[in-house]
Amino acid sequence: MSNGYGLWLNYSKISDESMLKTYQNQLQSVLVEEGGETMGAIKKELKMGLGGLLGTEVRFKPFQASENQLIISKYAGLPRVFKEDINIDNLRGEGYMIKHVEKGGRSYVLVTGKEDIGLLYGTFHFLRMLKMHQPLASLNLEESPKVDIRMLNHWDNLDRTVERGYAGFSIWNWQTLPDYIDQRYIDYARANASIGVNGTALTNVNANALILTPQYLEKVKALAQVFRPYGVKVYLTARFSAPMEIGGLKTADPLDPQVIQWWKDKAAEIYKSIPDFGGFLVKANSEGQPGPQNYGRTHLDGAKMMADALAPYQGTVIWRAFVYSEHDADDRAKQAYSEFVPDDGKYPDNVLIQVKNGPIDFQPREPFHPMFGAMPNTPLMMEFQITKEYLGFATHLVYMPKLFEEVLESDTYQKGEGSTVAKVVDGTLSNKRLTGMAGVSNIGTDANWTGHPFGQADWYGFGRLAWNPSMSSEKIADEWLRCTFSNDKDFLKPVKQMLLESREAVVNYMNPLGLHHLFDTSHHYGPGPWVDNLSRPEWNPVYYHKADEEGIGFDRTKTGSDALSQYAPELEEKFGNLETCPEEYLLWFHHLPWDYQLKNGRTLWDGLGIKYQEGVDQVREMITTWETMKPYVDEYRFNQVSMLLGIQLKEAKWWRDACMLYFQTFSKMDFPKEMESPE
Ligand code: GCW
Repeated sequence: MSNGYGLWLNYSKISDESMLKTYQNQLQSVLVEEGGETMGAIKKELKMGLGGLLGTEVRFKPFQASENQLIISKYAGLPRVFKEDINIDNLRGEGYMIKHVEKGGRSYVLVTGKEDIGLLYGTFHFLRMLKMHQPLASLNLEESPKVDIRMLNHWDNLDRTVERGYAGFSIWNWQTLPDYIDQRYIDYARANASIGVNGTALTNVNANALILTPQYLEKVKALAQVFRPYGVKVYLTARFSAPMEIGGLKTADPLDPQVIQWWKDKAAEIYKSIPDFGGFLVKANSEGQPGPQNYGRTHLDGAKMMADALAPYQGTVIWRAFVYSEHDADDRAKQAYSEFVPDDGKYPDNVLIQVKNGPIDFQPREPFHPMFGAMPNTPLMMEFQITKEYLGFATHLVYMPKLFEEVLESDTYQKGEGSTVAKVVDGTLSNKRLTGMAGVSNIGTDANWTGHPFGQADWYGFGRLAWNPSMSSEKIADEWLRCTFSNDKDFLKPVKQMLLESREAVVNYMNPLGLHHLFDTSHHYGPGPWVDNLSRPEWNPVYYHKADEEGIGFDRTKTGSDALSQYAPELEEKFGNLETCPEEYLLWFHHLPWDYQLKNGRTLWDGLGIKYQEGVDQVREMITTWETMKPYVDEYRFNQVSMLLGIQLKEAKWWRDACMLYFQTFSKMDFPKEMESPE
């Protein structure tokens, strides 16, 4: 039985006999440079990984002139005979090179780089290649991360509940830490290192100040020690009012000298026990969280104060831009931009502004956030949500890298055509000094970590895209499927197809044609387009779809909220003009009559019904595909996925029926003939 705990790192023996023989012959022994704990982690991984894949005990040896060898060493420590074959000048610190070299009739695979962590990343890459049955003979590759900070954000509370977590409880067991080190912490670090994730914010952005008390910091230190060999730095969420809650001060005003000193002392205390502490992640003045505006100060004032406290230790402040307030509620989509963009260029060097991928909130589809590209002099960090708050939790199969890719490929036009979000994030568009990408984790105590067995692909894909934001979601799917399930092409082709289409399916059956936030109150699981009684207008779905007898959609052009003017002129023009606005964003930017004619000649009303139906049909196809995959998947996971797809189908119909029946009370039109009758 495989319960999926091993993730994409399960190292069972390679079943293809000839492949196995070839590898065994090419990898007769292994040289790992002597060194510190990261080198130790490499050895451990090889024992387990290479040993498992080849079905033999790994023989660690010094350089052998008469054996085919795998050699893992920084450039400086390579056996002299190889130095002329290698040039690592172009590698970044965390980068690596994997190269096959023939010497004296023997074959060597060299994994080399500048730093130990690069070697660890290279080792994981190498093991992945074996798992994917790649030939070693002509290997010659170089890899460096394109983004500096590649981190997970855990929305984990200290009581082990997880905000928007659907895979059990928090994996951080605060009660038994620091003395008890759960094997999961180590496997978590391994999994992250295998995809290049190098940071983790352990706690919820809706923060509890207690995490900054000595009692908890001791536990954080223990986790940092486990993660250190794997290159994963720990960050904490800093509650803005902590100086009052745990520091006994009367205020948290960022300009108050005592408050300033309190944060400086806190930073000193943290760095004393965790010298490589990453820094603070802050949600301030958003959804009721305290922040500098409570004292008439700005985000900039708050961020500066924390940045000053962390600067002596090279720590970073990650300040979130997810803000909206009830006082300026004509269009929530506009607010972050108006609060942050005017201060472009004023933030200290160790501050990153973390921006959600879209201007509302992790919807199944949103246009990219207009802040990307609009703050050329401030490092902006991408925030994706790996956990599927608005995409069916861990119940629906939705391959998230497809969504991430769509956002990263979007063109901001801020420096002319080709100014993609990916280039904003990796810093190439404006020569950013510091870059980052964060993913809100979907990890919990479930046996398989992520609840839905396919949720692992979202964690995996996030890491791969943070390493290289230009990577294709298709390549990621290919890697993940091969490493997790099978290299058989009769499995790979249809299941890859299923993954790649799953994102469009959820858009179709939940929020087609640019509709958004039709979710039922607070849990955000099923449909609730009719909800209109919440205390803040922008929490009600009716605020977003604005359906009435005349039509449906949110006018964000000049005749409406004018949110479109926050985009580059080229996009304002493109999205603002009905001729050129892509239909997938139609009702995001426009309010249109029910009988508005779509590009295919059908009415908007018919078009909606057809899309909802298409979503349901796509889930049916997923089920048909999966049913034929039994030979390639263990029974346990096969059954899990089958049952979950069954629920997904039921709920796709629920969405279709609920939304169409509700909207029909305004349109008063018959359902299109393509649509099945509501159940
Ligand atoms: O997506 C919304 C969620 C909140 C979350 C908030 C945020 C952590 O519904 O649960 O709070 O965004 O990102 O801060």
